[in-house]
Amino acid sequence: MSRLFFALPLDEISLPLVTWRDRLPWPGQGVPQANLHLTLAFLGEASEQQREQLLAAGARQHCPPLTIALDRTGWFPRAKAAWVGPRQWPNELTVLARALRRHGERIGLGNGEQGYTPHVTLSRKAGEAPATPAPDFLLQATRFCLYQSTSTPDGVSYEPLACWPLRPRAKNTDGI
Ligand code: 2AM
Repeated sequence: MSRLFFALPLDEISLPLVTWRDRLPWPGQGVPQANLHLTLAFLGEASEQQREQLLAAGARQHCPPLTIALDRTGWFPRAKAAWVGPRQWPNELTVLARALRRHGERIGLGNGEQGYTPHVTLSRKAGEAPATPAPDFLLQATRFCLYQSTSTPDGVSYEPLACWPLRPRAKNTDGI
């Protein structure tokens, strides 16, 4: 079994984000730079067969590249997660997240949640909301990945099992 989720990697904005966070009185325990991502769909514990099905589903998925402004902070009190995210985001992001969640649901995975709040968790064990100036980062996402989450004595680590380019569905040139 492996614990899986689909997410957007942050690539070149992960360093500016942790640099920004670490200069601020940001609550909680900072997530390491290497672990930053924007979750698209949480899947949970998957068998080998389910993992293969998710890899096939990821390869079939189409979505144009996404530009997402990370311009607000937020806090999930139950999860004690403090995060940055967009105030508004492209509809294609919601469509992609929903499609990936449904791929999981069709094979018995997911957490049953229907809503989607795009966010990048910057810290855990946060007992309060961040009270900082608004962030101003632009995520230009050109790929998405299926990640495996592994617990190690040094903490959790996220390994991409596969990544696919964000590309729109090819136009039908046959005029059909
Ligand atoms: P997060 O983005 O809010 O931190 C890997 O564990 C990723 O999946 C994390 O990014 C985490 O959310 C998300 N995740 C973990 N457990 C989850 C759950 N039960 N429901 C939804 N998302 C979850």
